[in-house]
Formats: sequence, C-alpha cells, structure tokens
Amino acid sequence: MTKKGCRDWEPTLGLGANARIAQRTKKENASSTGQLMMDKSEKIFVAGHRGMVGSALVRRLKSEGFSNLLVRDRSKLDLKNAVTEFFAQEKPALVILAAAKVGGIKANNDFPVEFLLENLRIQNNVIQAAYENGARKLLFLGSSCIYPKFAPQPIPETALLSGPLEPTNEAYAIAKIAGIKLCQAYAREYGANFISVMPTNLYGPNDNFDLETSHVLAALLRKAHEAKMRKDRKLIVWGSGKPSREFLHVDDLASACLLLLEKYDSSEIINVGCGEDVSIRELAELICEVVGFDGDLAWDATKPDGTPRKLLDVSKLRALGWKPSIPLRDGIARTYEWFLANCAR
Ligand code: GFB
Repeated sequence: MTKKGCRDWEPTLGLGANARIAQRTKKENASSTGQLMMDKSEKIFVAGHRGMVGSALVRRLKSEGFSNLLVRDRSKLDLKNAVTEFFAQEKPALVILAAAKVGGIKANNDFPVEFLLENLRIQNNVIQAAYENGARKLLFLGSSCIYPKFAPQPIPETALLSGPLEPTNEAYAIAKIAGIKLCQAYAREYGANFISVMPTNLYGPNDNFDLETSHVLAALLRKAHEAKMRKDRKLIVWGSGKPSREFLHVDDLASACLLLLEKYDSSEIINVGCGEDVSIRELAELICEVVGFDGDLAWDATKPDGTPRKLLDVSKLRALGWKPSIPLRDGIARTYEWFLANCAR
C-alpha cells in the first residue's frame, strides 16, 4: 500500500506538504509554548524518533532551535535489548521515551503478549539506563487507556488504578502503568526527575494507515479516500458509532511535551488533551466531509466498541498555561494532505 515516503516522511516525497507542515510548526511555536528557557545545546535522546509522536517531537525541537538531538534507528539500537552501552557512551541529559509498540483497538486485542512484553522491555531498558547514566530528566509517554473503562468523565489523573481496565487494551495499559510506577519509584527512591505524560488519542503526519493495526482516525481517513476513489456508495465503520473519543493533533502534543519538559517536575502523572470529544459517528461524518466522500456509513457490529468514553480532565495542564492550537477539522484536513502526499496511491 505505502509509497516509499509513507512512515518515513522526512524529507522525501511530498516536499510541498512537508515544507508547509514545518512552516506551520514554526508559526505555532511562538503561540502555544511562549519562549522556552531550556539550554538548546543540551543532548536530548528522542527514543522512537521515527514514529508519529517521535517525529513530531523532533520537528518541534528542531524548530525551537534545539541543536543536540540524539536519535537512533531500530536497526542500530533495538530498545527491546540492552541499551546500557549506548547510554554510557552518549550520556544524554534529557530523555524522551516516545518508543512503544502501539496500535488501534484490533491490534491491541489480537496481540496482548507483544503489547505487554515489548513495551515492558523498552520501558525498563530505557528508564533504568537513563537513571544509571545521569540523565537529569526523563519524559515517559503513556496513553489515556491506563484509566478504568468506566472512569468518571472528564477523567482526572487521580482515577488511575480506581477500577477495571478496558479488556481490549488491558495488556498495553498494564505495561504503561508499570512504566509510570517505575518512573515514580525512581523519583521516590533516588530523587530522579522522571515525569509521566498521558496523552489522549493522537493523530497526524506519519500515523499508521494500515487498516488492521491503525487507530480509528487514520483508518477512516484512508477508507474514505479509497471509497471515494472507487466511487463506492458506502463506508464500513467498526462497531456501533456510539463510543466517544477525544483527538489531539500530534503537533499539539509535541508542544505540550516541551512545556512539560521545561516546567513540570512532579512524578504525578499529567493528562494531555484538547478537552473535547466526538462520537465515532460524528468523527466518520467529519472525515467524509473533509475527504469529499458522499456515500453512506455502514456499521460492522462484529468489531468491538471498546471504552464507551475517555475524555481527559486537562485542567492541570491548562493551569501550566498550555492550550491546543489545532482544531479537529483543521487537523484532519492537514493529515489528509499529508496522507495524499505520502501514502495515497
Ligand atoms: O482508535 P481505536 O482503534 O482505539 O478505536 P481505542 C476507537 C473506536 O473507533 C472504537 C471505532 O470504538 C472502534 O471500534 N472504529 C470504527 C475503528 N472504525 C474503525 C476502524 O476502521 N479502525 C479502528 N481502529 N477503529 C486504543 C487502545 O483504544 O486507544 C490503545 O486500544 C491506545 O491501547 C489508543 O490507548 C490511544 O480508542 O478504542
């Protein structure tokens, strides 16, 4: 399916689209995080720099003038294996742990062993090596699925471990909760400044558009596009369309992470979201509008709905002065532009 540029977007196919994304990132810089006071020459290791989140962080750090970024391809450094030698050699001052085995509801449900094992391995290796090699700060990225299936809405950080998890993503959630607890243990036992950031559902450039393993927004964007190209009369959407989800553009997440790297030094978890959610039906309708598909929606009830709602309480982050800058419709339009330039046939 993928053009050579898909998932490996930086700087090849679709220069126009990518240049526009970089330009926009620069402009939004000034607006959302204000002036960052961090030393821009400090060595920052971005684990997972090729992924959707990691590549957004690298874009943002570069546009903010950070000059000493440390990245390694999986072929050179497999985070599931020992990383001590790499950390002992490179001694990064800051570590952003954006590497993880991620996927949508079906992938999580189909591969619990890999989602639990691989994420535990990556997290344990990187968090331990970061501490043992003197990193002054580490930012660990989790996900809103760590919260109970029937958590109060919007979900406050205090809802962690207050009820049963959503079964389809229990393995992944447990791995992420273990990562949080490891960061908090290093903070309590050794005074490490390891923070844990819990983003809501994310989307944007360099997302995974594979229809089996992707998240809903990327999947529906691709499905709507291909249905339009084939002149189909209907678009198959999984589940009932009733669940609600909150969506944050990955460039907004990157700006929030830089602010937290600079201003947040507590080991208590902190939510990152936009504070609004939509139903899957509303999302599908919005994507059809943006893509220009005018057929009907059809529902595949054999696929799971998952958590009925997971809207994050973002008041803690707002109190630090951060707010998102990319509204959902704009974010979808930009992502479709990127998809056309990098993935669509
Ligand atoms: O984004 P998604 O895969 O993950 O699915 P979760 C969200 C909702 O969209 C579910 C529905 O109710 C799906 O049934 N949906 C409809 C679809 N059509 C589609 C489709 O074509 N593809 C997909 N993927 N969904 C994940 C967790 O849960 O959220 C992960 O499993 C992680 O661990 C991620 O936390 C952020 O939001 O349900």
